[in-house]
Amino acid sequence: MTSPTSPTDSAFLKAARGEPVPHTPVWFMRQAGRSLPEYLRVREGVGMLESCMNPELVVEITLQPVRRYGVDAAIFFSDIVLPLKAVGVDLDIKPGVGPVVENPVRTLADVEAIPDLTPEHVTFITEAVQGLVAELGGTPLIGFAGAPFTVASYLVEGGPSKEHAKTKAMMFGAPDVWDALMRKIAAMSATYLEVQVAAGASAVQLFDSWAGALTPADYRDQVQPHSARVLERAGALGVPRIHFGVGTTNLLGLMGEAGADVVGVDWRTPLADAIPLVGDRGVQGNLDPTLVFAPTEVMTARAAEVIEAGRAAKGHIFNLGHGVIPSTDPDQLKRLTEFVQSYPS
Ligand code: 1CP
Repeated sequence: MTSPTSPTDSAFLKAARGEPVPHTPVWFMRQAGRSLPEYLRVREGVGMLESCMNPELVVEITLQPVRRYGVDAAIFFSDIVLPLKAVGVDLDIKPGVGPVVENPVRTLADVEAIPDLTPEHVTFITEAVQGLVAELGGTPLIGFAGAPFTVASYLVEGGPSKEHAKTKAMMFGAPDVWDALMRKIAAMSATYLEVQVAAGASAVQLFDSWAGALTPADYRDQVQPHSARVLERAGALGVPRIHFGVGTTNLLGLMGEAGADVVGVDWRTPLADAIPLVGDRGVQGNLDPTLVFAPTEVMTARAAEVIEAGRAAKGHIFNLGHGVIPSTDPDQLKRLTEFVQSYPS
């Protein structure tokens, strides 16, 4: 495969803009970190947050999957809670657990105590993105941020949660606190995206991983307007915006209307069903992440079905339906990448 000389001409950005592509572009959520032996080596003895704040390490970890797989886009190595850490929220990312917040947010005073993010809080991000863009050449870099609901869940629960019960209790029972919290996070996520694009990121993805916990009406009334503000500010930067969540079959239309150019679809919804729901937008997805554990020919046959279904969309970016599972065999992801890139477009 020949690499494009500028991200603008890449298959990834063409698909995101709904233009004809030389091949279906492919990248993987959670491609950076977790499953690669070279990642585990450079992370030895270095905490997750510490790695995210070290531009040299960020550049190296972001490049690792690009080198190994030849994917069509890089995803910035960071985390959705980094902006919170940068403004001084007392949190850690614990191995095998995820983000843990020392003093969960419960009251209006708690929300008001969180400073607004400014570019000066995250100069290490600017430095890392600039370094990356210089190294990546024609491969586009995807910047990202957490959507207000998903970030709120970590702040209110104090850590990972299945039910998001305290978060939704605040949403149902304390609308003023909820509104203030969502506005605070929306502004923070938008600034975080602006910093990444100003430093050279070619596209952005807004992760609302846990939005699938909401009914369509609650999503529309209590969450969508806040995500829409983030996407609107990102839209002003002129880069494509991808909006992704898990278990969002009932929300795909609303997530598109929030202001996305491309809607990420998890593996539970066939693309053929998702495409009419997202309207005149591209789709990203959506091979079941466990299929990489199946025999290669089973995996590639299912990947072919995903690509065929994607033809009906305005544009299609191939991905897994959620992140790479840490025990994934990197050789199998390499075979999947080559299969997608060599499949007739
Ligand atoms: O020590 C380690 O290696 C920690 C593992 C790890 C990594 C590599 C975490 C902890 N975050 C990350 C990086 C990360 N997080 C990236 C980098 C690039 C890539 O995807 O390759 C990105 C985009 C994220 C985004 C993120 N963090 C999301 C949204 C995407 C998704 O996966 O749904 C979420 C929900 C988080 C929170 C988080 N951070 C880490 C974990 C284990 C979790 C999830 C915890 C939970 O179950 O709630």
